[in-house]
Formats: sequence, C-alpha cells, structure tokens
Amino acid sequence: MAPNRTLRLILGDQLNYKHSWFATVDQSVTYVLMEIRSETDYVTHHVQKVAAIFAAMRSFATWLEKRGHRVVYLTLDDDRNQQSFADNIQRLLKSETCDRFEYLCPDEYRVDRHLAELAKSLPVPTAVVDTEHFLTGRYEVRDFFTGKKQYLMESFYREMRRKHDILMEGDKPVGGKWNYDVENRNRYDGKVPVPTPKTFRNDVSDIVAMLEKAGVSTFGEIDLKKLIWPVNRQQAMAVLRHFVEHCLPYFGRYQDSMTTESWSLFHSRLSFALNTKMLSPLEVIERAGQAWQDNTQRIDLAQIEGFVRQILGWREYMRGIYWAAMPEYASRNYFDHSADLPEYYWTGETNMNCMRHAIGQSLEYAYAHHIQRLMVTGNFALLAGVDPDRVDAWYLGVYIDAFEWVEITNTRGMSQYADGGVVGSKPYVSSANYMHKMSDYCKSCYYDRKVKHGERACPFNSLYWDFYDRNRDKLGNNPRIAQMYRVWDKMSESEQAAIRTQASEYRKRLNDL
Ligand code: FAD
Ligand code: DLZ
Ligand code: SF4
Repeated sequence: MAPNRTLRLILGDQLNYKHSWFATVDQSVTYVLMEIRSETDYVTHHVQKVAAIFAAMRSFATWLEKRGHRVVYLTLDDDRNQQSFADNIQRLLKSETCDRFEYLCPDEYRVDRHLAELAKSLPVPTAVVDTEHFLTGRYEVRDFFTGKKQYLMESFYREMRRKHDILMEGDKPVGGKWNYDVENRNRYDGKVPVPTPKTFRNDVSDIVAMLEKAGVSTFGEIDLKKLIWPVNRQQAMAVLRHFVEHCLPYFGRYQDSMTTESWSLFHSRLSFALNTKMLSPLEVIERAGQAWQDNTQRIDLAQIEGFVRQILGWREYMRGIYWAAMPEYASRNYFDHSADLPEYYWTGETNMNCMRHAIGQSLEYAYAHHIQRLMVTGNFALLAGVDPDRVDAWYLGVYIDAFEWVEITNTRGMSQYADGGVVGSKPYVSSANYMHKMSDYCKSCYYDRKVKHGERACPFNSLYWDFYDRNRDKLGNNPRIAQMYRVWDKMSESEQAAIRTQASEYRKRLNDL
C-alpha cells in the first residue's frame, strides 16, 4: 500500500502563522524546517540576522507542534542534516515515507531555481504553493508596465490603492491627493521626544554557540541574552502595536531625518517581521489605517499615507521589479564601478561622522533606517565608485531584514543606479549640503561640510561633483540633473580642477577617510 503522506517545506522567511496550510491538522502531512549551511554561507551575515532567523524558525516549529502538526526541525548541528534543501528533502522523503512533496513559493531567485530543479528530479508528485503574503502576484509589476516606456513607482502605487481600496473615497484618493511626500522632508528638531523602541530580551546564546562551534562566519555585535528583534507572532504584533501607538503620528514628518540621538526615530522596525512573514502587509496597513481613522486629530493624513506608500507601494513594487528583471539584474553595473568597499563598512572606524554613525548602528543593531542606507552608506559607496557586487554583499549581510528580492532592488537599483534607471529616475547622490539639512551629523564631524577641497574638506563634496563630472556621458542628458550640470559648468576652471584633484586624492586613499 502506498503511504499517502506529504512532505511540506517551510523556508526561514516563510513563517506565515495565518497560512491556510496550518488551518487544519493533518497527520498525513509532515512539515520540515531546516537550518542549513547553504543559507548561512551564501553571504557573510550579521550574527543577529542568523540568530533571529533561527530563533524565529524554532518558535514557529514549536507553535506548529503545539497545535498538533507533525514537524521535523533540523538544527544546524543535527547529525542527519545534509546542509542543503535538496539533499535533506531527498532523505526525508524516504525517512518520513512520503510520496508527495510541496513547498511554498520562494522569494529568492536562487532558492526558487534550486527548488524547481529539485522538484523536477524527484520521483514523486510535487506542488508549489503561494505564501499568501504579498498583495501582488510575482509578475504583476512586469505585466502592469508591459508596453509602457518606463517603470514608475507612483503609477503602480496609485493602481494598488485603487485595487485594494486603501485610503480611497470612491475612485478618488482620500483628501484629494495621492502623495504627501513633500510633507515628509523635515529635519528632526528634538521637539517631539523619540519613543523608546520596542525591543525584546530573547536568549539566543545556544544558537550563537552552535554557530560558532560549526564555524559559521558572521560579523556584527550581539547581546546573547537580549536579542532585540521579534522572533514570534506575539512579539511581532507587539512591535506593530507600539509603532501605531507611538511612532505613526510622526512617521511621515520625520521619515527622512537622521540624528545621532536615535537609531530608529519614528520608523516602524517592522521589516524583519514582515519579510519573515510573521506579519502580513495587509494587516499592518489595516492596523495603521484603523488607528488613523480612530484618531485623525493625532495622526494626520500625511503620516498614514507616507506609511502606506512604503508598504503598499515600494515593498510590492520592489518585489515586482525583482521578478521582472532577475537573473540578469544581479550583474548590472551601469557605471562600471570596481573599487573595493572601504574597510570601515565592517568596523565603523572613520572620521566621517555620518558614516561612523550609520555604520556603527548597523553593526550594533543590524538596522539602519531608509535614509541612512540610501543617503549615507549607499551615497558614499556610489560616489566612491564601489563595485555593486561588494555593495550588495554588504547590504545583504548586514541588515536584519535583508533578503535578496528587496535588498538588491534597493541597493543595486535605487541606491547604486547600477540598473541604469529601472528603479530610480536619477542617482541618489548628495554632497554635505543634504546631510546637513537632514541631520545633526555634520556639526560634530572632523570634516568641514562647507569645504570642497583643501584641509578637512568633506569627502562627500568633491566626490559628488567629481561623480557628475566623470559620468557626464551617462547622465548629462537626464533632465532631472540638468540643474546640477549648470552649477558645475558655472564654476571656474581652477575650482573644477581643485575639486577633481581632491576627489582623486580621496579615492586613492578611501580606506583612510
Ligand atoms: P519603515 O521606515 O518603518 O517603513 C515601513 C515598511 O515599509 C518597512 O518595514 C518595509 O517593509 C517597507 N519599506 C520601506 N521602504 C521600502 C523600500 N524602499 N523597499 C521595500 N520596502 C520598503 N528593506 C528591506 O526590507 N530589506 C532590505 O534588505 C533592504 N535593503 C535596503 C538597502 C538600501 C540601500 C536601501 C536604500 C533600502 C533598503 N531597504 C530594505 C528598504 C528600507 O530601507 C527598509 O525596508 C527599512 O529601512 C526597514 O526599516 P523599518 O521597518 O523601520 O521601515
Ligand atoms: C537567510 C537565511 C539563513 C541565514 N538561514 C536559513 C536557513 O538555515 N534555512 C532557511 O530555510 N532559510 C534561511 N535563510 C533564508 C534563506 O536563505 C533565503 O534568503 C530565503 O528563503 C529566500 O527568500
Ligand atoms: Fe558626513 Fe561630511 Fe557631514 Fe562629516 S561633514 S558628517 S563627512 S557629510
């Protein structure tokens, strides 16, 4: 008699407590989660990222077991663990006497290919099932833009608002405007106290000891008994409640600010819970939307719209770009950049205060908020001409929320413009002017933000002008940058020469800045 049993794989970022798979308990189904070297080793991860993923996977497996599901959980040091999805699945199909294999649709191209190949090679029927997480299908962005000249987040976002009836009054946006971005550009002035971030004291000492014993290479800091990130549904919900109560009223207003006084300001810090699917984007949007409706005095439209745009707009859009453009997206290098990533990305030891702060907190918390990623570390890597492969590897390793579908589109696309303008219509570069406008970094910096060349000249200044100058053939016709070229062209030849010399000198000794 055939055993009639199914093996179902759940990946480390597929911890969807609300998935229909788990609604009924079926003893003919075995769920498997596995901690494996192929996943710990494809890039060097921040130790908090690996610890949080493993802790979240373990909590999820325990939750499944408590509900009566049959679960196999392979820890990294389990003797039976073959350390790859394919090898473990092949073995488990036999040991669990299963005659069917099912898996949830992976979000990463590499894993998707790996599992598709595996499924093809197995002697049993297989099925791939939706993760029931995203608001759009894998290819919805691609299909939406088919036949159109350019990808444009804003038009996709408006379509999402209509389709999901979010912040709409009939077919019009609530308040009459689609986008309140211009109201999201305030410097943090200290007037509103920053809420203390909601953190946890998860003990991950066993996990980290296991990683060390196994020789898994990681970097970054960790407090073994106090991992601050949510590792189960209950904790994830607590972060969501905290955000809605304390941060949402100021979210949009200070979204683009940076300050040495806080590492997360009014940001939600929900990306890890979202990307591992412990929370769904729709429930996050609904919770925030409900809070806004309940108290429009306290939470104005610009705040809620700014937040919804990130999740309903940017997050879904980036995923769509990923599936439209992979795998060739991963090798794009529009500017042919080839420099090494400076050493201080791994240590934070630099005289540039903005970089020291953004990198320092990334190493301490495995987190930096969007504008730090884009306008400090990303901006600098682009101005310095760093190879996008190295930039990607750093971002994919360092952040708690880094999974390739959302990391590479943000890094290679939005931040490095290595895709030549698929995600963004111009490179996100800036000199010290922007940094000073949006942060308190410059006032206590070794470098002088007002100086372009000479002693203690802020490196961002000369590198910024030099970037435009040396990439004129690629950017000169972009109408969004025309004004900057006019400013450059008005500078005297001697000023231009001094800037070029300064930039070239800084690029030669990038590691010493
Ligand atoms: P909030 O500011 O509170 O925003 C709310 C939510 O909106 C986030 O949790 C996230 O789910 C979503 N969101 C906001 N901006 C974006 C965006 N640009 N793309 C996709 N979703 C967005 N985000 C990741 O989740 N993983 C990454 O690996 C990642 N790498 C990045 C690399 C670079 C160079 C840049 C510029 C951005 C990157 N982002 C990434 C986007 C963004 O910086 C993070 O989503 C955000 O900082 C997470 O913190 P938060 O939850 O406090 O976000
Ligand atoms: C990032 C990560 C790590 C470090 N470890 C595991 C693991 O051991 N097992 C697992 O199933 N998933 C892990 N992940 C997540 C995957 O590498 C991968 O990034 C996502 O599944 C792709 O969407
Ligand atoms: Fe950064 Fe330059 Fe400002 Fe220093 S002066 S914090 S290096 S932008």
